[in-house]
Amino acid sequence: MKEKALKNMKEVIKDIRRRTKHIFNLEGKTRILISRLNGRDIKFFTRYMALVILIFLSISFRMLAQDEKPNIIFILTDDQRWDALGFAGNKLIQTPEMDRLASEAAYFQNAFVTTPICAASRASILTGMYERTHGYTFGQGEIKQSYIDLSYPMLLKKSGYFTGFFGKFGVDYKGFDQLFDVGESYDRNGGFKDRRGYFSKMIDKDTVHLTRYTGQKAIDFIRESPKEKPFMLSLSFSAPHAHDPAEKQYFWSHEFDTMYQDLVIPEPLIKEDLYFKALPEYVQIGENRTRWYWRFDTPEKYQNSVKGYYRMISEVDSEIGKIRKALEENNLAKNTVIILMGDNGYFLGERQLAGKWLMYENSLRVPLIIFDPRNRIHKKVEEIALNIDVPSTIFDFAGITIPIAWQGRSLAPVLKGKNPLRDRSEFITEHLWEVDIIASSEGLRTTRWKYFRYRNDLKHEELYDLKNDPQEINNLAENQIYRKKLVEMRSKFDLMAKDLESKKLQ
Ligand SMILES: [Ca+2]
Repeated sequence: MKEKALKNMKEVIKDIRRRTKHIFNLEGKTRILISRLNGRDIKFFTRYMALVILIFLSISFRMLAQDEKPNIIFILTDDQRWDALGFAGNKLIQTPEMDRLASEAAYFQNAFVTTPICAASRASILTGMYERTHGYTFGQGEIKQSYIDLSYPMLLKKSGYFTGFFGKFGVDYKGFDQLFDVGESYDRNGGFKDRRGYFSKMIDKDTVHLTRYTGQKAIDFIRESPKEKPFMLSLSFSAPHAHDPAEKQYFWSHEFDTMYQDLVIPEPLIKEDLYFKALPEYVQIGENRTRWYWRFDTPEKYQNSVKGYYRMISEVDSEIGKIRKALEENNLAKNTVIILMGDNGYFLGERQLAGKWLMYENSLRVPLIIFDPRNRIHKKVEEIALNIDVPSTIFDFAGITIPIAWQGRSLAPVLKGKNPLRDRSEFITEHLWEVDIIASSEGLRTTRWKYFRYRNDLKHEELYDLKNDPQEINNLAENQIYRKKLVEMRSKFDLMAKDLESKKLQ
């Protein structure tokens, strides 16, 4: 190929020389003999000069573009499990915008959270640290200032980016207003035990669904952000989180009412009694079961709940479409990176459970898409990506030094065809909140194996070979054949947990 290109180039140069030998007087002082040019020569000369100028301009613009920092939008959904996404192979859910984004992006098919609960997962995304280190979850008061000082919004604001946040911040911190240039922290309105939980915000004089409200906030931000600075916008949709106190649980805007209405949602996998009975008693009577009664304990309730959950995701999807349109209209689409992730997974009736919190794949796996319009690729990444990778990825795109204290890695090189995850073979996963209704648990997940245990009942351990048992139904912890693997996983977990514990800040 190279020889052929070189040959072609030589031919072109020869041709230029031949055609221009009487245009330039090469023997004496170089000058153009205008009088001797004929029409064909002028056409030819103009065409080549135009080409040279075009190449020059294209190189210059490219150099400029490389210097220009991208805008970044990080979209976090609440409780969207990894397969509640068309691109993940779900044939029922309608997520055309997320699918379109994924089709030109890096799609991480093995993305996980290091802690499957809203508060702790969000704190991990903010700080780039495992829960074991930052120590923040529900019921513990405010997150410590030392972690906020190292959080991505705090450092990004000092770096020249114009920053914004709209939606569920989900971490208790009084100084929210100082963390972003513009922002509003809100979630479902707990004061209402019905649909008003999701319909308490207004645009002009209309009460709208929170998803519409957050979408509009994003569009306004895009229109109004100062043109001389790059921006970083964090959007945290409350959807598709159920409005827990309401009988109907899931709420969406009127225009999504008929979506999925004629569909029959297939029954959940491993819904049989034996899988439920295999759980420790404290899980059988815990919050995962309580919420199963709220959402899935009759076939009718199951159909309504899953369709409601899907409608809420489809509504977020349609707002993503509007946001991308706003980027186009404001001439920002070509330089705006979009990251989409879920904050934790979700049980939709598997094991006769609902909610998240447990160490099963249902809780841990989330959707993750990274779209960079400057490097449109179609890449499915198999390696393990984590929620704690998000801030490092944002900083890498922004060209800012990544703090040493952060425990994730940048996923941005994937967009340039590199593989920064090749040597990541495992991660710790944990839910450290000590609360009566949810059993605290911790474990280690490798590319093939998973080990976990309940922290107040250390003798109960579970070990799964995910390659041969992706549903996690054959617990090998008591099987002598796997004794060595169990000890190896347990020791590795203990070592990694101790290391993360030692990294706590004051
Ligand atoms: Ca959540």
